[in-house]
Amino acid sequence: MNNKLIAKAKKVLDANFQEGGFTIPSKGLYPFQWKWDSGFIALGFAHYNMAKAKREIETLLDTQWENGFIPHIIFHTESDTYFPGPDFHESHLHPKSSRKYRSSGMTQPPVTGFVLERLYEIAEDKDDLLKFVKTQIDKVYENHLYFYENRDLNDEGLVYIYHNWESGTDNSPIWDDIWATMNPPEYTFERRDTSHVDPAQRPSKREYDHYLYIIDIAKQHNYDDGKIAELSPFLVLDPLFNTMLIRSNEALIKLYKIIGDNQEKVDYLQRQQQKSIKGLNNKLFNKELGAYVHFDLRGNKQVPFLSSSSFTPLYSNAPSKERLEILTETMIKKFGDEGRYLCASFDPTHKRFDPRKYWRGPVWINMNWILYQGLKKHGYTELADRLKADSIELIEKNGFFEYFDSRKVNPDSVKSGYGGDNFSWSAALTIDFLMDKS
Ligand code: 2M8
Repeated sequence: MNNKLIAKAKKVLDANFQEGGFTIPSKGLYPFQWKWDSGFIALGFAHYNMAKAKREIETLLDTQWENGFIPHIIFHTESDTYFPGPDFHESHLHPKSSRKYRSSGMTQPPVTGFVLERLYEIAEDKDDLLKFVKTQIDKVYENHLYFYENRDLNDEGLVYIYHNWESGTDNSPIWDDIWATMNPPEYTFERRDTSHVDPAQRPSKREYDHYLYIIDIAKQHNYDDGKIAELSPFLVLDPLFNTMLIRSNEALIKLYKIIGDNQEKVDYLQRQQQKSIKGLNNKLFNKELGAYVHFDLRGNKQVPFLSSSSFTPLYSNAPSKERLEILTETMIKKFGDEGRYLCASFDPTHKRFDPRKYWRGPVWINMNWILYQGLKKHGYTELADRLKADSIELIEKNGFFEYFDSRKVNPDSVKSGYGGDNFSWSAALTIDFLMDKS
């Protein structure tokens, strides 16, 4: 164990923990609570301060809307260091939105189910943790119900995202062809991200116009799911998002069985799970590329590009043995060149790849953590160890950055850590990587 690195990581997390019982991803750049960040953050706290881990999840789930929806950003406090803030998002427009919290009107990958399971695995006092799970698990279940009832347009077990910010992989080249179908107005606004981080590493102004325009359309219809499905120019089935749902279903089923007395919910989840796994395998697998890809519901076609999201189904029970083999072969062949850290966020052999720019190529620690867990789950120990070693090396060499250059030798700069510094999930998942006893 690397005690020095663990101590540093704890310091980062503790400094980002806020009085309101939640943790910001990074000072200045991201000054609020983010949905999937909170899940990963809780996993870091769980190893040394379970009370904080619980609080993080409790605070997040308290923001749930009456219809089961959980927003992607919760604006607990005022801050003028981030755009777009609560006045742009206007979540209150939705009749069932939280009256207690201001938030966005979009969501993020549903990680909370498997986070609860992992907290239970990490906890030394299992009875106490199970008590906590009992107070929270129905909220996660309601969230899954929300997805299946409102976002599974073709009744195929796959739920859509209506905004690139819902994917978590904000400016991935996957979206470029969707942007090409749109012509949003030129918005006048003051970016805040580019005053914290080198603008060359962030999305462009024109990309932001697209992001804001989709929100505007949703707002014109008070964030009504039906209207969004009908009108949003961005409507995508994302392999990462759907895998997180499937993996979290798996976790909820397991936890409900431990708790007992919840047969109806278990039955419902099992039915949905079967459908989702079938949907993922039938609709999102691309044989030529040898991995899972996104599906554009507007264009009614697959988006045939490889990204780190393409391999995330490894973390679930969805891929067959044969598919597991194909997935790992593709990962090694396309992303595993010796001169590169695993795992670049976009296909390094593709012309749209950029090793420095946000979600267009750099390595992200949360994606590495998901892939590591998946590889380990299915017995690909060597590849799993390589992912873990690469993650730790990047952090040790550069610090707890938001993302990292995927090239081992970086001809552009001596510095290969980009975006926000002292970034919470990079710290939290370093702790989980290094303190994992399983
Ligand atoms: C990034 O996204 C936000 C919008 O949600 C942004 O760029 O302003 C993404 O990396 C996302 O996955 C992450 O949750 C968020 C906070 O870390 O930052």
